[in-house]
Amino acid sequence: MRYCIGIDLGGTNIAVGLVDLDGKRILDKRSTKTLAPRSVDEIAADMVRLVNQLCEKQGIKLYNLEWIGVATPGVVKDGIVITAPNLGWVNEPLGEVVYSLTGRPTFVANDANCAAYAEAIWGCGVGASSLVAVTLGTGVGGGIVVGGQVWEGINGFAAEIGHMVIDSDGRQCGCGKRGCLEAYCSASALVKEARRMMQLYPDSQMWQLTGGDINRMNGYYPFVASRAGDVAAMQVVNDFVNYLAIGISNIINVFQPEVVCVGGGISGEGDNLLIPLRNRLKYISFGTDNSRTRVEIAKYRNDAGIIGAGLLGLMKEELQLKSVVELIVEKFKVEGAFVSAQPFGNGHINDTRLIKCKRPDGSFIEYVLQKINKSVFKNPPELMENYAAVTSYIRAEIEKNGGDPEREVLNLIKSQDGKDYVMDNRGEYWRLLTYVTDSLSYDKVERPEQFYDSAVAFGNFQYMLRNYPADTLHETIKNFHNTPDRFKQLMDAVRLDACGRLKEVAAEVEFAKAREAFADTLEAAHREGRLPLRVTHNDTKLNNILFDKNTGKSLCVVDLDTIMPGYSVNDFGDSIRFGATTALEDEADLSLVNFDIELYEIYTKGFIEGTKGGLTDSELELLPIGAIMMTYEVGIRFLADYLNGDVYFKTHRPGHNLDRARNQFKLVADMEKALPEMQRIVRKYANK
Ligand code: GN1
Ligand code: MG
Repeated sequence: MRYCIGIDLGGTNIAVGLVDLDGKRILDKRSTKTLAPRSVDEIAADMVRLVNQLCEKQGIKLYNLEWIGVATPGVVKDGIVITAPNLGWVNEPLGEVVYSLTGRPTFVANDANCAAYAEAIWGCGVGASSLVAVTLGTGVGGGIVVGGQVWEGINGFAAEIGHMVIDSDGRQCGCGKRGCLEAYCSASALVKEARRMMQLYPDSQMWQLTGGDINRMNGYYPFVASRAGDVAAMQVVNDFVNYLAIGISNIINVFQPEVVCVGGGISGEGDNLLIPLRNRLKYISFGTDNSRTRVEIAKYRNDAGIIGAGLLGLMKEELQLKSVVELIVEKFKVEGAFVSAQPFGNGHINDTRLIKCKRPDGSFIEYVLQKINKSVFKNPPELMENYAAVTSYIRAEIEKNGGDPEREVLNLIKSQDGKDYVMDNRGEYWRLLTYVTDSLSYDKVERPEQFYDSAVAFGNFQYMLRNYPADTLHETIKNFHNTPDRFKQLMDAVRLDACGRLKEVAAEVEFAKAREAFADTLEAAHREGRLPLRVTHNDTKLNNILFDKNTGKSLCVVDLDTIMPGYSVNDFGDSIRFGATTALEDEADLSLVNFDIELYEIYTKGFIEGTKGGLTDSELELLPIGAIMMTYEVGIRFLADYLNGDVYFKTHRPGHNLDRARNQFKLVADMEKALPEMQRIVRKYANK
């Protein structure tokens, strides 16, 4: 479990929260009065007192906190509060003081930026590449988050959205200028405008709401009266929305962010504000209908500061990660100097990046860097031993057959100390591979020949390894394709129901259970001597083959982590489940997901050719069962992972694993119906 502290330092209160980084929530919080103006030492001492109380109550040691984040009003740079009028501070080293009292890494940032960051990372901007937050409170604040980083600007006070001028001769703003957005769209401006209208309209319902006392006007009553049809209030609200739309359309036109998030007290109006705002924006901001910025209401109101401050450490981690990657790359014998790293490929397990280096002569060279997923592969050194041995074996085979060993097999780059991998100081394992130039991979079959090629390649891969000494291979994942064992794991997940998701998946669980006996088919065949163990790839998805960009031909089999003794029919089957279908593996609309018997036939032909007569009669006979088995097995794996809280496969949206499971089960049902035809096709190409 990872915990950190988020502190929201305000002009009135200091709120301290213990944040559960894995559970994505505030576990507990406490607050005390700020009593400004006070010295930074006094305020920091109060903060730390609350931190200690929280830790004690939750049984967490101070030194187990990942970090402490503080959101403060004012301008901040490198942990120093440069100026904060609300606190009466100038150049106060808040970060250092908190650090010296706690010994935990401490980060400090502006409160509006923290709130924006909270929304971008855990709030209404989850998954978005960019977000601009507009906070409608006493003033109008803002924050800009791009690519997971807050944009603070050269002085540290970017995103002063409230002081964007929307009318040069307009209302006087507190900052001294005229026509700032804040003079129109802050809660104070709204109240002021409502009072002005009350005086013009003695019959307005706003008088009743305030009990006849104009001083009791707040940011809420104009909306209430406007909904009841009060003309004066409707005008106040309309003007408010119009001005807000002008401000936001300026933001959209400048940034085209993925999300604009509207927060602060007034955002409590929810749809009453959002719907008219969106309507208005349609007319005044650029963008085509399918690429519009999403305008949303903030998820966090009172907790935004605590959460955003708590998440500051993630932002630093991300920054550090970049330098970690660079440091790692330098530990390998690369040509040239590190230039950049980008996420790469669509694998569900390891963390893969494309690395670009620059040679002294100015030319570039690319590599593929992978961080091995340690919770999936328990023993990375053993895995890498397999990897190195198998790739050099294949390399020799390719050379023998006159192929191109630079492009037809993955090549490991040695570390500076001559190893096949590098372990970093956090105990993570990394490997670096040459990048196969002019290559690409596919998540879906685009042309039938492509699928045929991949079949020959995977068949041939098995053929090349036919004499490989299987007993020298480590088992990188125990019982990897042992379907009855996978079934048991699903039943464990069902019993545990760790996330309370079982109720949503009753039908899928029934589907899996109905095939419990079937799950043992291949294991039984093996026990009876009808299905031999061979050295197999075990993860033969189409996207685990590289194709030549220029010729379109298959080049190289990748993703070699699961090369282990296994069944030939599973390698066949895994390709079928992924490729012989009309949709992607995670298509959620099942009406688009159909088993494609023509693609099945094409693959069957290619695979049988690729294995060059190496399959026994009973293996050939079991090929179609392999297809159903692999589809069923990965379906139950996705389902179990959904129940377990998405801890194994990478997911990119809520319910992703469930979509995948349903998709695979739909294919199982299709294949079960097509089984006689699938068998006939195998016989046709096996000449039996
Ligand atoms: C995983 O790493 P990747 O995305 O190629 C998984 C396979 C599954 C597949 C489902 C080590 O493969 O077993 O079939 O996702 N690999 C591992 O798409 O679990
Ligand atoms: Mg892969």
